[in-house]
Amino acid sequence: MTASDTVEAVFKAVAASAPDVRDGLAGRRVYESTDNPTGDRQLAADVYADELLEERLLEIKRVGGYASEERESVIEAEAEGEYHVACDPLDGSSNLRSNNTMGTLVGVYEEPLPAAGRDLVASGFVLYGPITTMVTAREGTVTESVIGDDGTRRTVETDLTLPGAPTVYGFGGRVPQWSGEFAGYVETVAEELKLRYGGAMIGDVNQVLTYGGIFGYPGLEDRPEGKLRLLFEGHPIAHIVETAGGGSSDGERSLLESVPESLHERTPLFVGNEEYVDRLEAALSG
Ligand code: P6P
Repeated sequence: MTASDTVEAVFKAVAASAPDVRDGLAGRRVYESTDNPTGDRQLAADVYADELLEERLLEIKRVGGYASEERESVIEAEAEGEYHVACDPLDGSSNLRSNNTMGTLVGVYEEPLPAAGRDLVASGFVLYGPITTMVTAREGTVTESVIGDDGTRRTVETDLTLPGAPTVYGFGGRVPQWSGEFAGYVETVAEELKLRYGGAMIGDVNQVLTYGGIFGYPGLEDRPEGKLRLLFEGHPIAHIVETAGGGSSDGERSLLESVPESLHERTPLFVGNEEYVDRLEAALSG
């Protein structure tokens, strides 16, 4: 099985799981009695999606390990494998109770986890919106597909690139918790773009991929590292947006330059048109 075959097998398994994840949402809107390793309360849907994806991804030849935002540590495959999958099984699951978008994120690394952003060979997300779509980045190309009820993909975009005339922005965290430098930057952005913030990163980033602009979750006064996880959210989403011709940053440099010291390390996260990422880094550098 080549590297490309392994990546295709991962994308195929994630797409095939999407109808099952989606069908399982309605009856799993209740909270478990447990939190995930970064302290988010777990919904029954989080646990269900995680267990389903772990089983299907670890079945793939050459996948040696599975790590998830919902699990403390890496789950090793029975057989050796040189590819390692990091998964956010249901990103934005708090939107389930309000019936808004959420998604599944996956990153395929060629080194054991936690690995560097440059060790990503492929990344992708499933977006559970009015229709179920999948966006994948591999070998320099971003592809968008519609996922059918049978879990197969129908390609609708073969070389997705960020629009050159950006129109939307969205930033997380409470405004009083933003730094003065960041608040000043947002003030200029708000004069140029329209606010689009839905509370689930995949839906918000897909707005940016579709209309151009910038999404971010900054470091906060009481949480300078921010909220989002580097391995499960930062690396794959940065890989997708950079492959689509955009930029990413943790406030200083590309998220793909970051090497997490721990599996669940958090990071400030910004992705979008390079113009807005560059202006952000300039604003935060004081
Ligand atoms: P807030 C969802 O919980 C998530 O991890 C991202 O998908 C999303 O961008 C962010 O947190 C939303 O955070 O503080 O706005 O609820």
